[in-house]
Amino acid sequence: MNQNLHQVAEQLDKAATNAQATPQISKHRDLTLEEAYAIQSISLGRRYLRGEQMTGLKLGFTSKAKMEQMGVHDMIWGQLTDAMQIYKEGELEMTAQIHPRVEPEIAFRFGKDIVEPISLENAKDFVDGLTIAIEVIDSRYENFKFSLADVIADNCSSSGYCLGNWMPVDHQVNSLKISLSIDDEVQHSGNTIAILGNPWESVVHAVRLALSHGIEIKKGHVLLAGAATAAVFINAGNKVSVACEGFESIGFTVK
Ligand code: OOG
Ligand code: MG
Repeated sequence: MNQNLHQVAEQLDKAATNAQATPQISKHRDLTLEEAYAIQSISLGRRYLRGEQMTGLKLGFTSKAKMEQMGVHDMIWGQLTDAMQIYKEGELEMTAQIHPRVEPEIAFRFGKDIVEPISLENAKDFVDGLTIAIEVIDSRYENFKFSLADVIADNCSSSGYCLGNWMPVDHQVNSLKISLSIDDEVQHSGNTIAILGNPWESVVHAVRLALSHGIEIKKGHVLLAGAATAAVFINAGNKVSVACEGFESIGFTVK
């Protein structure tokens, strides 16, 4: 059984590094959520062995728009690494992706190592910055189709992230209009309240989930709170941008 999980982790890791889609795991074998997180952990372990550094966590399916688009119903979490960061006004290499999509997010930065659960009331004591972000998701599965367990095993489709300028923790982040544009045309617009009713809730949930899975959140780690709107496919040549009230807009080009 153990070897099996390692084989699946290798299959997903190779699909990512070769930018080649792979069949859904759950079509060929039963996969519990616990096994899916074990596969994610083994697969990320392969990246860390190659020298990548963990830079934080992401939550998925924290908004109805995302759950409806992908046909799943539960919050999930995955890991971010330094190799996934796209700099503002930078470029995303299309040949390293399979069928990437982008989505508008809010990001938080932890200001302390986290050792115990936190609450909505004291969350600001553990965070030292917040900003807007663009996440690139690139499911390693054929046709971007998956079950909840499949997507967890695939590190929640995470492929890249681009962050805005860090703002102080008392900067308003809830109930703000946010929009995603391709080539300066708005594709989706929504409101940050769509993220769990308040994006700060994502900090509380991420800490709870990380602690219960033995993941260490360190000072400086970033959290992507989950998309506020549905995601959009991108192609080479596209200019991707996200705008949100009260924040400087961010963007990058797909090469
Ligand atoms: C899974 C990742 C979901 C979000 O922000 O909800 C996610 C996917 O849609 O492929 O990142
Ligand atoms: Mg996301």
